[in-house]
Amino acid sequence: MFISFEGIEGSGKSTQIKIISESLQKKGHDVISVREPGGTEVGEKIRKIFLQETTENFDPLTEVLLLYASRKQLDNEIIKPNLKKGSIVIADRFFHATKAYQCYGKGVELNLVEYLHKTLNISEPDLSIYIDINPELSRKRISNRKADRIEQESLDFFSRVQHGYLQLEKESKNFILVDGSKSIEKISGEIDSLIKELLNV
Ligand code: Z5A
Repeated sequence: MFISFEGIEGSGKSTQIKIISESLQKKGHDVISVREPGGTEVGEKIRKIFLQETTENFDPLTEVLLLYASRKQLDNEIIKPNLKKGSIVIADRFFHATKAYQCYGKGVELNLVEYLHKTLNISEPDLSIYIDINPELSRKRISNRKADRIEQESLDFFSRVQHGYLQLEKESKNFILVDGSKSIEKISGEIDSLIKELLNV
């Protein structure tokens, strides 16, 4: 079973992944959580390049290629082998993030991302949980930390990303929205029910 979590910064993905992973482990499931970009030795090096500030104009297509280099490595090294052994793999972001940030946010063609994903034969999540918050709430939640290269983008950019996620929710199967402005406990209850339904327990 492969589950991904999506949402803009501060939507609560890491918080919810921790809660659901612990709860699934208590029920006896083997759970592996990964983050993107990153999650492997090579991927974590790519993550540094991706998030570090630079004086150059970082081309959005370069971003996509870096993200796919990291994603391919993660799929080969961690996702596919663990799914094969029957573990539950939980990803903090996956390909919907590339569509939302690089396509809706920065103008890259959606077809290119779909082509890369298919041609590289990368796994697809059985369920993607999109935690929806607006960019203003996002800013408030992450105001106490130093912003990385992507977090320095404008509120306008994050509105396009949020709009992108909302479009993806309308068009994609197995892509479920939860309202991220609710309390942590309420959201984790909803996620627990979604996953129970998926696991059929
Ligand atoms: N990126 C991309 O552009 N394209 C791609 O394809 C991929 C990624 C895969 C990765 O950053 C960056 O890469 C990301 C997109 C880009 N960039 N930006 N900007 P990351 O992994 O470092 O950051 P993140 O994924 O956005 O994580 P995050 O900012 O830490 O957000 P989060 O995990 O969703 O939130 P959290 O850590 O669980 O919660 C944040 C705070 O809010 C914390 O204090 C919580 O206690 C609080 N919180 C959480 N939930 C609630 C609720 N419900 N109520 C109140 N407070 C809450």
